[in-house]
Amino acid sequence: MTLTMIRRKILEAVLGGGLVASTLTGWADSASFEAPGLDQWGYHRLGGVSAGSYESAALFTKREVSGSEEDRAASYHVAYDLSAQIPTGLGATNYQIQSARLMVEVIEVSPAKDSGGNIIQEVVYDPTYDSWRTHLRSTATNYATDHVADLDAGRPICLFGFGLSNGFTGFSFDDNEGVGTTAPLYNEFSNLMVATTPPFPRNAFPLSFDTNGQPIAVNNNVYDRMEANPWAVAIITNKSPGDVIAVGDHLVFDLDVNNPAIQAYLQQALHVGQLGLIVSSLHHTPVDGFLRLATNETFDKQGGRLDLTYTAPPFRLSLRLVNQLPVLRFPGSTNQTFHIQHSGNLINWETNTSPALTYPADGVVEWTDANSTAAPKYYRVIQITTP
Ligand SMILES: [Ca+2]
Ligand SMILES: [Ca+2]
Repeated sequence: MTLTMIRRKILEAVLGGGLVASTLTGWADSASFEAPGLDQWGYHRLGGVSAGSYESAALFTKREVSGSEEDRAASYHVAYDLSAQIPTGLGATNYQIQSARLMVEVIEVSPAKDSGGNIIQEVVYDPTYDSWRTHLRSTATNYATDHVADLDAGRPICLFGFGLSNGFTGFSFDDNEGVGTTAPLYNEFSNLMVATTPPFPRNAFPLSFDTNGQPIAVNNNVYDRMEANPWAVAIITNKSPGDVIAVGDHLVFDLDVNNPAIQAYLQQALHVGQLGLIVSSLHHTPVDGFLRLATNETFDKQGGRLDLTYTAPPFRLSLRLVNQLPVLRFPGSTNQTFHIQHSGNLINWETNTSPALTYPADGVVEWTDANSTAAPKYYRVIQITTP
């Protein structure tokens, strides 16, 4: 193997008259993804056909009381391959996410118009969540008892997790249309739902958590009469609440990383190396107008940008004796490459080629020195990464 780059983590432990293990604290790091590896306009009327190649992603609801449409009929789906920048597989709870920000660009704004084409409602900026009760139409069952007025102008744009069901368990970032669209890996040409008729059984759905931290599907949260509990509500930094949204505005979503359930979702994402998110709003087009967002397929644009800051587990090398043989232990996973080296003088280092590393637990790597002698011996572990 060619060692093209030796990463920052070189650790040493010393075995002599006693056992000494060196310790480093966890490291803080950041990662930025300019565009998603998977981006899909999730519109249930499309099913999934061509959904990954749409040149914009409109956000709206069209549901009428009949149930002929879903509440979150049209959303923007993104997923990121984190593994190129973040060491994965170290055990979900060993990561701590300090911040997670998604940023998407508005490329079209469509005000609500009357039949004569006159604007009756501009699309205005609402940076706070609106209860499901504000979305009830006057013909809804129990409208009079359940409805409350929307007291702030406009409708918020919300961010959720990327829920998967029907055998889908992860993402594929292959963006060739028609390739690899079936379970278990969801890609941008996978079908959003099993059928395009009510009740629209979903393969992918906006995921949230209830107040007990239990996962809930919120694609029909008005119909289901429950709050959606978004993970973030879009902020537009150059706008004040009630301002008209313009083409070129950026929607900034800062995920609520202090919510334990959202933190756990992000931890699991770093562990498996994939993060999926869904942008959704309940803009009822004839009343509120609606927006279109940039996707990777938009000319001269790209889909959502993701910025993460996190701490990965402390790279701690420990040493213990098992059956009189030194056993080294450190955090890592099967998809990482490590070289175990030893030295008698801390100057000349030799790489051990056997035995193989073992993985006794999630995120834990061990190596046993089968050739130990009475002479003092120093060890170090080098993580090998290729640029
Ligand atoms: Ca609001
Ligand atoms: Ca509002």
